Amino acid sequence: MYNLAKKEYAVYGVDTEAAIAKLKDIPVSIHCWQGDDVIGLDGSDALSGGIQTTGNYPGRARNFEELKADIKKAFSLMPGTKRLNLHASYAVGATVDRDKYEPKHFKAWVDFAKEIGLQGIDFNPTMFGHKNMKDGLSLSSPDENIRKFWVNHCIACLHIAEYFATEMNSRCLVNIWIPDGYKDVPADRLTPRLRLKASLDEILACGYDKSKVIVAVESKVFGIGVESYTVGSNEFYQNYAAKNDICCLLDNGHYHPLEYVSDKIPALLAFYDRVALHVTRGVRWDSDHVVLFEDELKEIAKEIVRNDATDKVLIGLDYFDANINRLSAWVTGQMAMQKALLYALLCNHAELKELQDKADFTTLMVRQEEYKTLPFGAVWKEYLKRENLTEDYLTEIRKYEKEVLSRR
Ligand code: RNT
Ligand code: ZN
Repeated sequence: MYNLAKKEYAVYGVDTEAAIAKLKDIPVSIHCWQGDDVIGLDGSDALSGGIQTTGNYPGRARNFEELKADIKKAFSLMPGTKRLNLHASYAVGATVDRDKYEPKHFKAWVDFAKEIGLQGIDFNPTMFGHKNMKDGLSLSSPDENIRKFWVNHCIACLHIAEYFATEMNSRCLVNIWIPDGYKDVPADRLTPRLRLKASLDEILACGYDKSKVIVAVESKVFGIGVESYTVGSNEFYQNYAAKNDICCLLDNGHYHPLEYVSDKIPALLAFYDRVALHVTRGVRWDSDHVVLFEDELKEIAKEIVRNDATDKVLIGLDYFDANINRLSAWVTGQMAMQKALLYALLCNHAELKELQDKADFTTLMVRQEEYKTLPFGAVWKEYLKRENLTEDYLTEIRKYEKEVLSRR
């Protein structure tokens, strides 16, 4: 099957071997928070801040040991180069508050990441599931003690990120997302944004090592209970990032449903060296459904591949479903991302771009349709085989469910 597919793609000028070799090396940062419904390990028992998990499928990881075991199992079923994306709320054994977190609270994660052979660790300050999310505000709070607490938390996170980068010998992306906003029509849309701006300035002035840490800001249009106003909006963060030489993170659940992140990637690549992504699947709203091999995901992957931006676009996953087996959710989403990248790699983009420039839109349309029925599946299977995996990850997960998850 693979040999036939190889020949068929060759007719289009596509080298399947080169595609497979390239795919193996594109890192995907996998979120730890799919394993425990975003609860964390530092004392929170419920999610807050406009994000929501639904469902109570049995077997959720309830502690560090269980989460590690689940990550180890799930990651072993995923192909490609993997990074671990941690939230600060996953500190291990911390007896201090989040503003005082130190590298030592994350050493166990570093040991684990090395043990299972990950490329690196990425990091996120956690401004939700905490008592200091006061009146729904963190870095934009008018309460100076609250605002400072979260500034200090972010600074602590930058230093922990330096530690991750040093230990893993791989740059660490620190993504700042805050839930701040208002449910109903605000009286002042500017001042909270000025406070957020001041907070970010203070955080970036802490003197972190830019050769080791990449800072990104993640905008959002709205959240549950924060429907009318989001302090960290798209325009706010894009301008802040451009002026302060940091990175934008685009979460494809964070825009109006008729806006496409696939189109925003090349817009930002015209100005930025790097663009970070949270790949998710928003069903009608920012619902964070498991990522599937769908059209918009394919378009996102195409923009990364055809613009030669696999080193510039930092791919991270961000979804959580508590309604199905959590390991299966993890693997299905990661594999969907990999499939989309392979699909994008199996295309003669130079030819298509030339057709566009020659204004031969007729051939362009026909050619793009032809690609859709080429034997993609045979190449995907071959890739999995070479990664010592198969498409059947579910049998293994069901076994783990029976032997481990069902006993929790
Ligand atoms: C929320 C953002 C944010 C979170 C994670 C847990 O809407 O997408 O990235 O999902 O940080
Ligand atoms: Zn996100």
